Amino acid sequence: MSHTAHSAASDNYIEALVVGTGFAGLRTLIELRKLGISALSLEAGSDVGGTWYWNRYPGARTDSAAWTYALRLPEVEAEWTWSEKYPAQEEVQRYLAFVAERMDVRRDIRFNQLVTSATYDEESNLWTVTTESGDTFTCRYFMPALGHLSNPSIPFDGAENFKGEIYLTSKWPQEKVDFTGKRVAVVGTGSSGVQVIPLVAQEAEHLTVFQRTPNYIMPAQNHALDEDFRRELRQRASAEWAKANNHFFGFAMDPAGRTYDDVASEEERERIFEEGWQKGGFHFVFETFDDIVLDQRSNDAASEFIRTKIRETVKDPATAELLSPRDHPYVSKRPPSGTDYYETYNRDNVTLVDVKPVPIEAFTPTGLRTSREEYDFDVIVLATGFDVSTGSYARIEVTGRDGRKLTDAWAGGPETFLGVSAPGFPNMLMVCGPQTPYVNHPVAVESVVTWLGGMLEWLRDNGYDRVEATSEAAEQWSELIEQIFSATLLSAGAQANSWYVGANIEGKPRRALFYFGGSAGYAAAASEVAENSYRGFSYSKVFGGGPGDGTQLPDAVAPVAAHS
Ligand code: NA7
Repeated sequence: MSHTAHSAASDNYIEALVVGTGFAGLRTLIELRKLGISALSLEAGSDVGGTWYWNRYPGARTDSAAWTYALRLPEVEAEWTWSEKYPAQEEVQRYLAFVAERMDVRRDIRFNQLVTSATYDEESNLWTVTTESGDTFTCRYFMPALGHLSNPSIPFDGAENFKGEIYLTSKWPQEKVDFTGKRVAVVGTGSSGVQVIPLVAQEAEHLTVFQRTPNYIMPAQNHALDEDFRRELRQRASAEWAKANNHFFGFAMDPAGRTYDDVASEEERERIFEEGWQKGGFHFVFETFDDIVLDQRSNDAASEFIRTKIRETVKDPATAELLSPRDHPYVSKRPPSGTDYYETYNRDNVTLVDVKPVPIEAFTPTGLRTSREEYDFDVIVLATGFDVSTGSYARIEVTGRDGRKLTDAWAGGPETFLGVSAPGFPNMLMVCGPQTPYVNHPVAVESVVTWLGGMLEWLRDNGYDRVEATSEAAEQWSELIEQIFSATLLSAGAQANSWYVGANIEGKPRRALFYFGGSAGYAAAASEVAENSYRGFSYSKVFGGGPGDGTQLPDAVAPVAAHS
């Protein structure tokens, strides 16, 4: 197949095609605009936001402080004000819409376009991307920015049999759902369940919570931000970002500066944990002891402190015991933050059902059936999580060189270099794909997008138009990820269905889906690659020219000169 310069000008050719307009997709459009690379994003929703568009269930809010759960854009920072420390879904979605307006990238977005396939053609060095509505686009660079939590998991069958209402937290309707006077079930006690449960309990006639694995749930301690705080925050914005970039998990927090062994007295440890608990959320893990995810004793102490809090809060001892995690270390599953979560179980209209020993088998016409009994409901809310990270990619039929499917390439788990490129899929540049850092998400986005921007600039300066991770680099990166992961206590979460390793999805390979070497560790590894002429990538001149230099499409195929 031969393409002409004429086809470059056809309506649906774009140099870089982004998929998604969450934090990653929007930040990518902004970067590409800066670099003078023509770009378009296809978005399945009717507005920007990604996760923050879809997950509009009552109680949905961030677990990260607003000012660093944001993009590092001075223009936006100067004009935007956050109302709360942990803003609600509506505010985050509105913020992302503001980003799109202020940075003038809304015109680069096509809404209501669910991407269904993307296919690479070696000869033309182009990707063809199709959408559910039947539209087709061609591009040089295919840049999926799909998010890690975008493919919902519905783990049991028969939804079509149920006569009542079913809602997924991850696909919540725009209209308010009224639970008043209804018998409601919530399945799932991860972050989404923990946020929605207390609010449903306030409205429902009766709420039954189905729990498979109890979590360690921190009190969020959310609060409004006043003008004095915001003014002060604007002055130290750079310092906050520097802290976040240096923090292992991307939060603007200083290390605690002590480990378990530094504190000999039990009382003093309790005092430190209590202080962390009062600050709430991730302050508890990151500002108490620095070795909670590394030293079993430190983790045991933190876990026991939380269990004590549960016992103190929940009046019924049997319910308190069911809510107390014992089968996995604290943080080895993503710990939720909640508001009045444990207190909710003291309400007369709330029942907790442990489905670990008696799994939910299916929906029935009137409710749910576990292996032991049937329950009747008017409304069922599924907060049952996601096929994380690789699952976002599995929703698109991605075909690389020689007809190889991405799902086949990743059948044993993801294989990427730096989480941005997979061997066999040239010019597919993933914006925070599998194996990127597991940190406060916008921090990872900033790091990955600016790095990708640097690479695209470098390709242009050197006249390359094809780039791809080598198999060796991807293998080494995957090995490094496993090594880091297994050196921490996080790996123990696999036994309790942790989605860090795909253990929440039946049949999914158990492999760490993220790089757990920290924000700074990732930035250093990525910089080292860039400084060494993108070591670990092969790049070539297929038709000469590079991104944004105007030499877009081939008249004839030129020989490929591979470098690595
Ligand atoms: P999560 O954290 O994956 O939580 C899903 C919950 O659903 C979790 O409690 C699961 O139990 C439960 N679940 C899943 N399948 C079943 C079945 N078959 N029966 C009963 N319970 C089930 O997803 P969230 O949406 O809450 O949070 C995702 C992320 O969003 C969060 O971490 C933040 O980053 C924001 P399990 O623990 O697997 O036993």
